[in-house]
Amino acid sequence: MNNLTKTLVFSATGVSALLATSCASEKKEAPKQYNIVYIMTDDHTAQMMSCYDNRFVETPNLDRIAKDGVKFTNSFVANSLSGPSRACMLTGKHSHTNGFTDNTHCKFDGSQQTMPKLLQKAGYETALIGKWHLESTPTGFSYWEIIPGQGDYYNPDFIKMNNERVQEKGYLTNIITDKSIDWMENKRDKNKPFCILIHHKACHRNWLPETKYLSLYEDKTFALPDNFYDDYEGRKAAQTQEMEIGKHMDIIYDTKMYNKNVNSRLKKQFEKFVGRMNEEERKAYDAVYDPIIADFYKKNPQGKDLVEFKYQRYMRDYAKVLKSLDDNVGRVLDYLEEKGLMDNTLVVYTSDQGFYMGEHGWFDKRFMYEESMHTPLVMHLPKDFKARGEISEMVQNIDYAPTFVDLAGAEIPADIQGVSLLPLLKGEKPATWRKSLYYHFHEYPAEHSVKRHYGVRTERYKLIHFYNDIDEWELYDLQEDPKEMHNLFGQKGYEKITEELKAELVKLQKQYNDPAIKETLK
Ligand code: SGN
Ligand code: CA
Repeated sequence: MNNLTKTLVFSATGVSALLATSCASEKKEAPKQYNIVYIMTDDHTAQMMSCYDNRFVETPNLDRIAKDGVKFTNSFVANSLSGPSRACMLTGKHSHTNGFTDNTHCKFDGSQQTMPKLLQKAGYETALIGKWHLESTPTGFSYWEIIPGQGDYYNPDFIKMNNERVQEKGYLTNIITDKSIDWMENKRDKNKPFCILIHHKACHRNWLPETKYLSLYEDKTFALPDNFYDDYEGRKAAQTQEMEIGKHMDIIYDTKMYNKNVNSRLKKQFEKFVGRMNEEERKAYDAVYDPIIADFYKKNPQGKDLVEFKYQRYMRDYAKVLKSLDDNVGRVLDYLEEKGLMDNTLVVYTSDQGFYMGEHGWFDKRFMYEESMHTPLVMHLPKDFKARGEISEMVQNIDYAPTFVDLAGAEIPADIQGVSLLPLLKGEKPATWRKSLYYHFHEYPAEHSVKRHYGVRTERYKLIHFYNDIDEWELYDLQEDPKEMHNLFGQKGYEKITEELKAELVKLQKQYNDPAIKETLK
């Protein structure tokens, strides 16, 4: 006897029971499966995205995503570094849980549960194109093509699924987009929903622009952030970092003031990168940079003039690289529109972390301070999702995996530490949404010399503990001091909030099972 006959025979109210049964069986139908286009850049920070901050550049295509969709205003990473961020995104777990804690010693364990594998199980075609940075061979993708390590902007190598290494002609941001569109158009099984991860190298160091944008922004003078000349008073870990534009940015590699007679630590690396250009590209490059170099060595700026010269070079080159990126995100959106895919596709744009654009005098990331813990996050939503505009709940990159699995209609495994963002995308305001975030940066000793630290961020406060070869606590009131210049830890009047935040930190370290809890309880 099937369910329907059962209902008819045993029900006292036959008609209503029949209706109820048919509704129930409709509900059981396979959920609608939406496509996922996940675009992640490298080191792209919200200060350089006009829908977040329009002081510096215009990013019309990135803004397009936010305009018809949603913009997260409190979006954070769990560990502000490339490999770890990628591993958090793939697993939905914090670094100490997924095992990829830093770029220097780790190799991602590709045998573990990941979001692309869960999507495959739910019937998805999955692809990954571009930066991978996790050392092991990608798993869980029906198609992948990656750049080795950090890759090259010009005429870059790609590693294919058969492990062949092939050099492609052109500029990396364009090539990654070409390959991604080609996969969506020609390579995937069009009977299945798909998820493609488009991972750009842009805007990673050393910011080599595409030839057509070499001159862009050359007439623009970027305003200095007001804490550019920070003296790091009261913040011991900030005093020993090596990521200052003035002291640590390489005059040849970063600011591109190449001169045969001048040596610098990263000169060889610069020669290698620029050496990838063909004759025509090199000619175009020299035509723009040669006069700037000549003028620089003629004027020979010193002190503040030199530091501010470096800042302008940095901002201009970063902005040029970003321009190509913005164009290419536009190409992906155009493609999805042309093919009528927008109604059925979630498009996510984010970065592997934020970055300093001169705040505290810095470039790079790593610190739990706002500029680098924060990461841009905008989404175009499938038609059925009603949220629009700003979403201010605190979200983290460990939330992406459960969100995508949830969107695919699959069960979110209990060991995933992030939470699905779908309620927020449906326009709901869950009263039980998290009130605090956990952060843990592990890579030390290492380049840029940022001490190991972990901490908790609530809507208003941030408590950080630097540990290992240092034992320093920092407390910030983000409402009164959004630039995090005044460490309030140990100051009179802050005992109660410190205690509350410490308790919250312990709670999170227990919840996530981070062995670093012993550093807190010491
Ligand atoms: C490279 C860069 C660093 C950067 C790391 C990590 N140096 O090592 O400045 O912090 O990558 O960046 S470079 O001389 O090679 O440019 S990450 O985004 O990949 O984590
Ligand atoms: Ca990065």
